[in-house]
Amino acid sequence: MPEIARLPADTDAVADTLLAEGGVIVETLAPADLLDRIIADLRGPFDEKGHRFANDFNGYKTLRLGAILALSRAAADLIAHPLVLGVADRVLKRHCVNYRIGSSTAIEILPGEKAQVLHRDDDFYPIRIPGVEFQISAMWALDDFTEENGATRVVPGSQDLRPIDAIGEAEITQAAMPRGSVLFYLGGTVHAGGANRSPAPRTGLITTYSLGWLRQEENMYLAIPREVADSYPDPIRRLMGYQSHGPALGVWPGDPDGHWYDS
Ligand SMILES: O=C(O)CCC(=O)C(=O)O
Ligand SMILES: [Fe+2]
Repeated sequence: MPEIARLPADTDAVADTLLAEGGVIVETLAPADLLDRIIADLRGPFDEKGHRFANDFNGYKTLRLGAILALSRAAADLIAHPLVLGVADRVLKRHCVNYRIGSSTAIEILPGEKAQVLHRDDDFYPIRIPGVEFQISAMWALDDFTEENGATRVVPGSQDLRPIDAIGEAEITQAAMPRGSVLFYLGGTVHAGGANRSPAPRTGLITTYSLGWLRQEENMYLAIPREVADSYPDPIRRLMGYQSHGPALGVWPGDPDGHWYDS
């Protein structure tokens, strides 16, 4: 079975291996109390509206929530984790001036859920540009991820854009990892949620980071109420998309993008 590289929290090594192999795990990076606070924030929304995303792709025994920054301030510490942003800087800023959150989704796979269909997260963009990664994803394990409870299935190397229907079981591995670990994968890496054959749910938080000149998958400007967006510090608001792309427009005194002219 292929393996996903497991590395220490070294930005350059993670970014280089992510580009070369399509996926990287960094184990137990987030503290347990932070995970507890995020889960506490999400419990009510999961129970109230997590079922609304149910469909053939997301599954019918899976609860989901989007626009996580509207639901959990604590989640900002994972979404804007320095290692994640360091890796995104290295992988994405080769192709853009700034990047932003494409989507942020909490996923609770309930017992009895079957495996999700294999896919590439960036396939909703209808074009590809050879050599340009459109996005990366960071999946945080809010629970221990195990083969039994639905750890994300990953096909290392599949960022080579091989046809998904030609992928055999022998090419698929699972991102089993302790709670607080993070799985990085490229937009072009084939993966899927696993089947949950355990008696307990499996909860994860996936954020995608997409090139600043692409349309974000989620509409952050509507999904996150303006007063909530404004209450976050500038780096988080910029990640939501409250920034222009490049120095040509939108620069006025005090504009957070003004730093472009300072450098
Ligand atoms: O839940 C997972 O492990 C992965 C889910 C996923 O890949 C997706 O919904 O795009
Ligand atoms: Fe996915």
